[in-house]
Amino acid sequence: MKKIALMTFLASALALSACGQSGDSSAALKALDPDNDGTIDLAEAQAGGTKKFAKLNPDNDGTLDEKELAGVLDAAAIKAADPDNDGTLDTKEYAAVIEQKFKTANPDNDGTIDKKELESGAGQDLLKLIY
Ligand SMILES: [Ca+2]
Ligand SMILES: [Ca+2]
Ligand SMILES: [Ca+2]
Ligand SMILES: [Ca+2]
Repeated sequence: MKKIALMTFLASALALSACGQSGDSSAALKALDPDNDGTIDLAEAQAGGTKKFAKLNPDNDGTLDEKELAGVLDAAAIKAADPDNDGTLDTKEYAAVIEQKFKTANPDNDGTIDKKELESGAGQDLLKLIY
């Protein structure tokens, strides 16, 4: 009886870890990688960003304000990404942030984000903007 309980515990622990960060990254990578080469290039990241922008912008006013960006970028990051200083990010400003984060998340500078890079801190920051 005890052994069965332990097995059940192990099985659920395994299931839990499978649903963890790497599971999320796999799903994200799959969704963001239409050419299916296992990596995200900048065009794929920007395509994801366009979709995410629309999702974050239910009022459809062409810009993201601080409220719409909650959980994606903090106030300091928004300020840094907002050169015209109007307190919101338009699609161009948003695309520039993606490009910048893409570079940070791609330390080997090969033009693509692989799964390992996506799972790094910088990769997760990028993922928030594009998925
Ligand atoms: Ca790809
Ligand atoms: Ca808006
Ligand atoms: Ca702006
Ligand atoms: Ca890379």
